[in-house]
Order: sequence, then C-alpha cells, then structure tokens
Amino acid sequence: MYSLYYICNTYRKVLYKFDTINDCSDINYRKRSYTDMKKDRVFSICGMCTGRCPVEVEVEGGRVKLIRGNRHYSGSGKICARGAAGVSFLYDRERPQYPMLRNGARGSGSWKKISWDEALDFVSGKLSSAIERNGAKTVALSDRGGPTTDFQKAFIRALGSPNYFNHHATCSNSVHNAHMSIAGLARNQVGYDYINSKYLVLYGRNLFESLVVGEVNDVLDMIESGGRVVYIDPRWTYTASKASESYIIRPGSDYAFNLALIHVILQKRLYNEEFVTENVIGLEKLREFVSACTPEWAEKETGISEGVIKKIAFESAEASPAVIFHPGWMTAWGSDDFYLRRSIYTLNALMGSYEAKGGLFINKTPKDLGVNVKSLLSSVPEIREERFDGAGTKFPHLGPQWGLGQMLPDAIESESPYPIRAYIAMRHDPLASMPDPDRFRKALSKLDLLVSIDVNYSETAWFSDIILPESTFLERTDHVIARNGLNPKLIVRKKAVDPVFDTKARSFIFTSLARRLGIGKFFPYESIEEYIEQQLSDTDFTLEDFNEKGFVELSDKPLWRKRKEGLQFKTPSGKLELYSERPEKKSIPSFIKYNPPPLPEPGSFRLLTGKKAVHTQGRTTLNNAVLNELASDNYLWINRPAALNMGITEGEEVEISGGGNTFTMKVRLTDHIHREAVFMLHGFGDSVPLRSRSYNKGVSDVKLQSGLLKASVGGNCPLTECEVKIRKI
Ligand SMILES: Nc1nc2c(c(=O)[nH]1)N[C@H]1C(S)=C(S)[C@@H](COP(=O)(O)OP(=O)(O)OC[C@H]3O[C@@H](n4cnc5c(=O)[nH]c(N)nc54)[C@H](O)[C@@H]3O)O[C@H]1N2
Ligand SMILES: Nc1nc2c(c(=O)[nH]1)N[C@H]1C(S)=C(S)[C@@H](COP(=O)(O)OP(=O)(O)OC[C@H]3O[C@@H](n4cnc5c(=O)[nH]c(N)nc54)[C@H](O)[C@@H]3O)O[C@H]1N2
Ligand code: SF4
Ligand SMILES: [Mo]
Repeated sequence: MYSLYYICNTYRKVLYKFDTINDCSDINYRKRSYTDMKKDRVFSICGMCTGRCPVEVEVEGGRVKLIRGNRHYSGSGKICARGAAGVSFLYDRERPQYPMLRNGARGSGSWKKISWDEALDFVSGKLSSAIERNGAKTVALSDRGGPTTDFQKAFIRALGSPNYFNHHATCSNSVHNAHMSIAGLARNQVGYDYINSKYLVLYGRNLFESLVVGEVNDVLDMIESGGRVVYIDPRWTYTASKASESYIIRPGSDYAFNLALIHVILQKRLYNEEFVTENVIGLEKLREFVSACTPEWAEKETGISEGVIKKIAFESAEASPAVIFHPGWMTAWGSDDFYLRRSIYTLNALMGSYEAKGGLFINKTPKDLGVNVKSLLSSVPEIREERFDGAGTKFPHLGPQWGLGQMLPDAIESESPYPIRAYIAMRHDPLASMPDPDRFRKALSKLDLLVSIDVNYSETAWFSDIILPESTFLERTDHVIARNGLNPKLIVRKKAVDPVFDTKARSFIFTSLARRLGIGKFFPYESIEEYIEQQLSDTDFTLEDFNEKGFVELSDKPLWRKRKEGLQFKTPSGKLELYSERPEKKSIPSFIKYNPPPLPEPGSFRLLTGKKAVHTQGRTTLNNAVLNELASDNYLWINRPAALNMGITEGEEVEISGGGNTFTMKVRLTDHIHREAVFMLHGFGDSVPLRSRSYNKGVSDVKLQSGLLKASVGGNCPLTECEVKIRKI
C-alpha cells in the first residue's frame, strides 16, 4: 500500500498548495468583498489548458495579482492549480521574450534576437519562395485545435493550402470519427448532463486528474446527490478513488467488455425500447454480431468478472435514460479504438441517453438561437485540393476537419503526394506530444522553413528556424467564441495587462503575415477590437456587453429538444446508426471482431501514460515555477508481484527501453496496476536547457513510443500499443 499512501499524501499537499499558489504578497485578498475588487478586475478565459474556464483576473498597478474563476459563471470562483499558476507563468523569464532566429544548427540552441518586422519579413519571404517553387499546398500549419483558431485557419486557407491539421491524431480523432459514423455529429457536438445523471461509466476518463474544473464540480455534485460512478482503467487513479466502484481491466480489452455488456442488454431486453424504436437503426445486425460475446467470454479477456458485467448492464438499464457511458477524451489508445468508441456510443444509444436529462445532450449553438457571429474563415473560399495526409483520399472515411498529423514525417520525406517544404506549428508541440520524436525531428530537418508560434520554448520551438513568441492569455485579447451547450453563450478572452516582453497576439501575427503575402483582404481590420465589432455586427451585442460578466448569455434556461417530437441525427437515415451506412459504403465495416492484445514478452510491459492534475500536456506547464515545485519528475508504476518476480524493489532505478531508446528511472511498486502494464506521467524529459526547472528531469514517454506514427481506422496513433522492456540494473 505504500505507493497508494504516497500518492494520497502528495495529492493532499497539492490540494493544500492550491490555495497558496497565487502571488500572495497580498494575503488579504480573501477578506475583500466582491465589489471592492471590481475596479481592477478583468473577465477573461484561462489559457493554462484547453478547458477554457472563465476567469476573473485581479490587476493592481498594472500587475496581475490573482486569477480566480468567474463567479458569475461558476458561483464558487474555483479554478485549478494550473489556472492559478498563470501568474507565475506571466512573469517567468524562462519563456521566449522576443522573436528569435536560428543562428546555428537546428536544435543547437544558438539564436539571434530580431525585431518583429525582421521576423515577419523572414517568414513571409521564405513562405513566398516555397510557394513559388511548389505551390501553396507546400505549406502546412497545425494548431492545438479548439474554438480560438479563426486567425490561423483563415490564414492557411487564404494562402491556398488545404494542409491545416490539429493535435487530434493524439487526442480525440477516433472518438470524433466514431461519433460521426453513428450520429453524424462531432465528439464535441454533444455534452454530458453530469449533474442530473444517475449512472456514469468512465473508461480511463480520469476526470479528476485530467481535469476541467466545471466537469469535476458537476461530477462531484452528481456523486453527492446519489449518482453512481463506475471507473474502469488498468490502473488506480484519483477518479477511481471517487468512484462508487472501480475495476482494473486488462489493457486494451475494453472493447470485449462492451461487447459483453451489449450482449446482456440485448439478450435481457434491458435497452430503452421506446427510444430505440424511434431513433436507432441496426439493432438486428448488432444482435447477431454480439451473439457469442457472453460475459463469461469477456471475463477471460478483460479480467472483470461476468457478475460485474451483468450487474453494470442491469444497473445502467435501471438508471436509463439518465446514464452516461463516457466515450473518453485522450483516447488515442489502440488500433481498434474506433470500434471501442463506437461500442460506447452504441451503449448510450441503447440506454436512450441522447437528449435525456442526466444523459448526453446535443450542444445548442448561438446559430440555433438566430445569433450569427461572423468568422474570418467563412469568408475565405474552401480549398478542394488533396491533402498531404490522405484525409478524404487515402483514408476516404476520415474528414479533413482535424487532419492526420502523424502523416507529416512521411509526407515530408517521401514528397508524396507532393512536397511539404514549410510548416508552421502554432500552439502545438508535435515533438513533445506525438510518438517517436526522433523520427519526427529527422523529417522536420528537411524543411526549408519551420516556424513555431508559442508561449514557451517548446521542443518544436527549440528545433525551429524561427520562434514567434505569442503573448500569454493574460496579455492578449482573442476573438469572440461561442460556448455551446444547453445554455449557449458568447465569451471573450480579454487582455488583463500589457505584454511583459516583446511578444504579440495571434491576431497581430497572422494579420501581419497575411498582409505581407498579398492576402490581406481576408483580414480587413486594424485591431482585434475592430475585428470583434465585425464579428458581432449581425448580432445585438457589442464588446462592451462582455464587461459586466465576461460573457453574454443567449438563453435563460437550458434548451432541451423535445424527444417526443423526434430527434434528427446527421446520418443518412436521420437516426443513430449502429450499422452505419456512410462508412460501410467506404468499405469500413460497422463491427469487427475483438482482437486481443498480444501478451507482452517476459520482462516487457505495455506502456500507459497520462496526465497529472498540476500539469498540462507535454511542456505547457512543466517549467512553471510553482507547478514544477509540485511535480518535477516522473517515475514508473509497476505491478508489485511482477516487479518482485524480476527482483525489482521499491524505489529502485531500472532500465526502460523502447523505440531504440533506453533510460533509467525510479520505480514505484503498486498492486493497483495490471500486471501487463507500466505507467508513467506524460510530458517529462524536457530537452530545452533554457527551461532550467524542468530541463533533463524525468523520462520522455514519447521517446519510447516508436513505430506509432500511423493512422488507425479512427485516425488516431495507437499510443498504448507500445511495449517497453524493463531490466533490473
Ligand atoms: N491536469 C490536466 N488536465 C487535463 C489535461 C492535462 O494535460 N492536464 N489535458 C486535457 C486533454 S487535452 C485531454 S484529451 C483530457 C484527457 O483526459 P483522459 O483521457 O481522462 O486523460 P489521460 O490522463 O490521458 O488518461 C488516460 C487514462 O487511460 C488509462 N488507460 C490506458 N489504457 C487503457 C485501457 O486500455 N483501458 C482503459 N479503460 N483505460 C486505459 C490510463 O491508465 C490513464 O489513466 O484531459 C484534459 N485535462
Ligand atoms: N505519450 C503521450 N502522448 C500524448 C498524450 C499522452 O497522454 N501521452 N496526450 C495527448 C493529448 S490528449 C493531447 S491533447 C496532445 C497535446 O499536444 P499539444 O497540443 O502539442 O500540447 P499542449 O501542451 O496542449 O500545447 C502545445 C504547445 O502550445 C503552447 N501554448 C500554450 N498556450 C499557448 C498560447 O496561448 N499560445 C501559443 N501560441 N502557444 C501556446 C505550449 O507551450 C505547447 O508548446 O498530446 C497528446 N500526446
Ligand atoms: S482546468 Fe485549470 S488550467 Fe484548465 S482552463 Fe480551467 S482553470 Fe485553467
Ligand atoms: Mo487531448
């Protein structure tokens, strides 16, 4: 139990620090009333992760003193440790402070300080000559994804290139594409009504650690009002500790578990008949497909007993339709992920959870309420040319919306289907977040131009020709975005203070580049404020309207569709298609047999990775002065009996090899991880010396994940199909 004790104790310390994490030179802030603070409070959106929590930023004498949650939005004003640590990020000198041009070999760390004019001239000059030689599609641009992407998406499209992609190859591609196939809706076109839910099943959706504040609070409320949470993971997590029950599953076997659940639900007629009759097609084909997938069979595959499987089937049916089978988020697990995610959406369909209180709701957008917020992107003509990554062509069933970033190295090296000579990484760090960075680096070194637009010295920035430092979320105003959901809202990130260093906002960077490249007509404004007024020109709102609460509400009550009037899904049949016509037409079957993962060789384990509450992804917060103090290293979780069998004891350093790399790292022995798996936190092993707090600490998981730069049926990298060898030193 030592490891469990250790983790709990560390977490307690973290929670304690949550309260003390801000710049506490003013320790009396808690005593002041809400109105006292009004004078120097700016409403904005947190940018320390992708959760975009609405925040209030307290500013005194031109300095940010405190960041807290927007109480108009959340009531409690709580944010997470990372959000609060935005203050120390803002004033950190270990982030790029001015444009930097490479002045030596790639990655050597030799840089020359240049002005913004020189930087923008350099980038536009290089882009022009690459385009002159190979056409506009020789330029690729990737970003983090999400709603604040209008400038960069409009820029790459206006340039004439179809080659925009985001990070979803290592995040939600398979979930997204699975949902498209069943419901015709993107992953994020549905939300979860946790508060009213009675039964929530989470497959490795570690939502109390890999967190967004609102979601955590909603699920805690759900638990307090008696809702049950079932958590399934090959290892223990904090979410497991909050769940009503949790199960350690054989890694990669969740699909077998779900097939058996579906088997029981169909055999015992536990599904929501009324909903299924109205809204679902393909039931008979599904029934036939799962006929042999008994709980007894699944017990052998998953290690979860047949009794538990039956119990979950019955209990979820009892709670139907207030049931959520969560499809997962960081889901880039295995090659058959697409089918696992389809099986999860199938369970939601069988439970009738769609558009049900306590289930999944279809997000309502401002457009649904007649509010039309303009975007730059919509005024730029679409590009119909073939993409570099094969989305829509080589992979006919995968749409171009998010692209397949894992195909970039191949495309650069093979020049097929055409040469990619320039790449802009905007708020994306493929060298820290994609598997096999050595392979990625080798390909990137062939480019004529590699640009990084970042707030940090990311791994990719360090390897670039030029770093364009973006102002942090506290120093810039972004365009208005929609917050879709049951109560759609408009919200804006507003600058709290002037840039501390010589950095610029994305609006300035892409607009200035566009003007230099002769596509300025698509960016017709002089300031971000003017652009926002243009965005809102067809609505009844102005930028002023965001001053009072930080957002504008478009509806005063939750907007549910009336299920009785029938739901319309965006599939060919208008129904939830368990047997899906669109992919079938493109030779993608709706069902495939469960393929058990191979048993690792003796001494080898499946490498699982994941996040921690106090860090964001790879490098975003790793070097943050406060957060680094809370977690500065990673270590290897290993199953106790498996380790002892190899003569490995608690705290010992072992050798871990994978992908041609070997590292040493400390182990933690625990009974709470499956014997075939080891686990480490993602994102450590920083190789940038200017990030002195995180430099060289811990082991980089992605460096062990070689051979995984490929696209599975769902378009994701099969991240967890990585085997590592562990050796006692
Ligand atoms: N603090 C913090 N919060 C975050 C983020 C962050 O970086 N830091 N990132 C945000 C983003 S972009 C995302 S996508 C989400 C990610 O949210 P999650 O997907 O919940 O997060 P991960 O930390 O990637 O956790 C993956 C979990 O899957 C488990 N797992 C691995 N293989 C299997 C398997 O075969 N079966 C099952 N059942 N489980 C398995 C791992 O053990 C791990 O616990 O978090 C978001 N929130
Ligand atoms: N092995 C393994 N690999 C993983 C994961 C894992 O758990 N294990 N998780 C996967 C998941 S779920 C995801 S979503 C991806 C994430 O992969 P990425 O999208 O690459 O990661 P992030 O850390 O979110 O951000 C990328 C870069 O954006 C920069 N950045 C942050 N804020 C700003 C800003 O305001 N402006 C600009 N210009 N830049 C900014 C950060 O400094 C960072 O360098 O990684 C994936 N890769
Ligand atoms: S979850 Fe934390 S870091 Fe992410 S947006 Fe919310 S407060 Fe910021
Ligand atoms: Mo993600």
